[in-house]
Amino acid sequence: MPSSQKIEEVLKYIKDNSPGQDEFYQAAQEVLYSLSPLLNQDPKYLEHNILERIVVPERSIIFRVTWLDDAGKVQTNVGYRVQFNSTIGPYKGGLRFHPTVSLGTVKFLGFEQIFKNALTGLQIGGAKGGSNFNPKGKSDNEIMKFCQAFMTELYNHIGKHKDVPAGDIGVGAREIGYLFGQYKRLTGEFEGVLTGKGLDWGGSKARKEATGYGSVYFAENFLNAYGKSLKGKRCCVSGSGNVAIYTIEKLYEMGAIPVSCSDSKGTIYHEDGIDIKSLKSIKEIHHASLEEYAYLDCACTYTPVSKYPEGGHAVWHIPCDIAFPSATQNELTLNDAKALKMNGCILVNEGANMPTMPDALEFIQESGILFSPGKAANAGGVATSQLEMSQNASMAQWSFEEVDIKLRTIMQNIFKTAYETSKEFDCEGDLVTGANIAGFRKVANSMIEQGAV
Ligand code: NDP
Ligand code: 2IT
Repeated sequence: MPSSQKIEEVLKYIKDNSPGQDEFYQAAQEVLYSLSPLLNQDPKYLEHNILERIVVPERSIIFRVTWLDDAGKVQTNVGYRVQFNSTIGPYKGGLRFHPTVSLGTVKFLGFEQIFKNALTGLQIGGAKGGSNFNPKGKSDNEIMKFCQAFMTELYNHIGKHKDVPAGDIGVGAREIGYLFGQYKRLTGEFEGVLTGKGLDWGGSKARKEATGYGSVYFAENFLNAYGKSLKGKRCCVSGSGNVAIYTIEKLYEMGAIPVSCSDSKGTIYHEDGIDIKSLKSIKEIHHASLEEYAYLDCACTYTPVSKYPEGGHAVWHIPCDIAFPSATQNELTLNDAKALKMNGCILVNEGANMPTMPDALEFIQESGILFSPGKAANAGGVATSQLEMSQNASMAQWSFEEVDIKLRTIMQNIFKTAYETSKEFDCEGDLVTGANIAGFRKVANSMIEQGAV
């Protein structure tokens, strides 16, 4: 059977069997279509029915999470852990707490994670989890209660050699602490079952910074391959969470000028460059809205989401050389991509998972803007999580510089792998194809070697 027919068959299977999981379908469509050149070249993947196997999670765990709020009322949420693929290592991937989380969200993220983790060159399988719990407006006590209830259901399914969750949207150091404390209480084991831990109890230095720093290292590698660099470039960053903050910090270190950030309520444009100290204070310490930034004594503008016309986001309409979408999925529309092109943007570097909509991605690729797919550009976070697992296994703690040097090397290797693979398949610089084929090939070959399991 021709590979194009098999791809359509598998996509139809997903559509028929995963109704309403649009984000998962979108992620699968992007990956499967880009595999065509590999599938045409080597028939073994179709002979071993790899496509049919790889789009079905090995295990999906769905559970009720009930917890007591501050008023003494029982609240109910849904928890998920999708253990997608353990061929090349224990399941690894973050937990997301956000009201929009559904099984489809967790499946899209878990599917992407398989190939991302393979690209790091490390032994980690793909998984993702989370809940439709909304941390906003909750007291510290409520966050703790929720995390404890969530872990009470999850702990039986995870372990240092089995499945090692970490943070994602809405899950940072505080939540990892509460989750870890409850795991220890339930099992009596102090083990590296989560990453992103506190530095005094098994966390790795530079894990907090890793996704943002890694994203910037990736962009620099990509630009260097075309005789360019970040130095002096004006950069638009979206989001103002973990990934966005450390992207902005590293951009300054590389001599670039990050001029924007955003949250779910609005966008800040600061022409002279975002004040990183104030941003950290507003977001990491006070957990406040970015509107606070607009009250600082500086020449910046704040555009509330409600003031922005349909079909686009203010942040992508600010003139820039490079765009770093670092908030959430499908945040960059076709309208936004056109504005980026018109303003002379030369690279879109995905810090978030799947932030670019399919039609926007098509436009970007056709218009000659360089494009770094998230599964390559944001892999520094999970790679450093694996470094945390290594340190836990040997009871060691490496210095910040040691971890940062390893992170730089890993990002350079991910870039090289994706770039060389794009050349191998006659589409030099198309890192969507390069990253998808390189990640898939490693996992698929291992699946074949491990037989019908
Ligand atoms: P955070 O929770 O720290 O920050 C998320 C940011 O994105 C916030 O500014 C938030 O605004 C904004 N945001 C989230 N959801 C929405 C939405 N639906 N609409 C508009 N804005 C939104 O998360 P991270 O920085 O950790 O994650 C950002 C992205 O990076 C995600 O796609 C995540 O999957 C990806 N990623 C994260 C890694 C990590 O190590 N943390 C690793 C690799 C990828 P507000 O606060 O107003 O909600
Ligand atoms: O999307 C991701 O790669 C993450 N949220 C980090 C996962 C991890 O295990 O560190």
